[in-house]
Amino acid sequence: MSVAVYLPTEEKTRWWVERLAALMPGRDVRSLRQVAAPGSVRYLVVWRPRPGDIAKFANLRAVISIGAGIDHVLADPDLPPGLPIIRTTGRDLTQRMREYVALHVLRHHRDMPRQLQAQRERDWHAIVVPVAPNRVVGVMGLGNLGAAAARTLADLGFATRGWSRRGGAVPGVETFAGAEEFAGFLSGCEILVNLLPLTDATRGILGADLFDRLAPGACVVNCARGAHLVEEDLLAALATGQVRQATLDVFRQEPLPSDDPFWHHPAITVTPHVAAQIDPATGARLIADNIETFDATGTCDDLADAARGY
Ligand code: NDP
Ligand code: OXD
Repeated sequence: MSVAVYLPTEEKTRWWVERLAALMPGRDVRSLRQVAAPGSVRYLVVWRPRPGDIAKFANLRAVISIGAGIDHVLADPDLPPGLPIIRTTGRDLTQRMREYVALHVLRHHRDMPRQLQAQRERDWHAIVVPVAPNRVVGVMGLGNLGAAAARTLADLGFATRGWSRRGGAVPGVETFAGAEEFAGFLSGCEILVNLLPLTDATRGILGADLFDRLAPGACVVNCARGAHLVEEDLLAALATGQVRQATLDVFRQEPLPSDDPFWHHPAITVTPHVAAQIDPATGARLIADNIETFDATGTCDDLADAARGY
């Protein structure tokens, strides 16, 4: 059984090949670019594979996403139907996302951009904000990452809401389910965090209609996927003040092109898709364990539902 690895750069690919080979002695682990016998490859470990790459391997048992999202695998039009897709999750990823969400929600809550502007102007200007229990924050997506982020915000004292397809209980969080409860979830929401997977149902969800339903002057944190956001609608909502500030970690095109207006927009904070990167050492361990478990049993906890899209 052999394992092939593909990341967009050969340097990163080599790094993962070395780590996985060390953790799976007896398995032939190599870069997809160096596979001589495609028929021997049973597992493909990928981040943003090129269209057509996966279909070259006729005897694959599963594709492993180096990440929680599987949209980059499903984007391949030649993906063989029914091929199992395993995602990579884990405590480190959740911990990092909790940190990122807490940081940016608190920043918007305390209006740090305006406070920093006051400092630049040597203006002793005290910005008075409501206490957290009087601040409504909403988290879209209550999976591994969204539920943990929502719990963290609730622990900080925010009036926290969460929205997902099926709803369900998250301690300290008021939950909303499905399309019928979406308007109620958004109404009065002052800081909105997006942690949905990218699917046909969620593409473009951060658009004009959603922005209009938030509290006036709301802030938006998108740490899921760039294609959730309708970029022109965000710029328009920032221009009217309906949205006051946005933090964007993900973009339609990554890296964000150097001439993109987001880079220098005064109300937008750009981070380079770093909200929750897989920790390299523990990530390789998780992937190796998932491959061994799947190989032995035909399933594993991180098996995604490819038909559903996440
Ligand atoms: P999960 O698959 O664990 O959870 C997805 C959640 O979204 C579930 O609560 C699901 O609801 C909900 N959902 C899916 N579709 C809909 C819909 N149409 N309407 C309402 N709710 C919906 O995902 P994770 O929490 O692990 O990750 C979420 C996303 O975060 C990833 O897909 C990835 O894109 C992004 N990500 C970004 C990172 C970064 O660094 N910026 C790092 C890691 C991930 P239900 O369970 O009821 O179906
Ligand atoms: C992921 C990501 O999906 O890093 O894990 O975006």
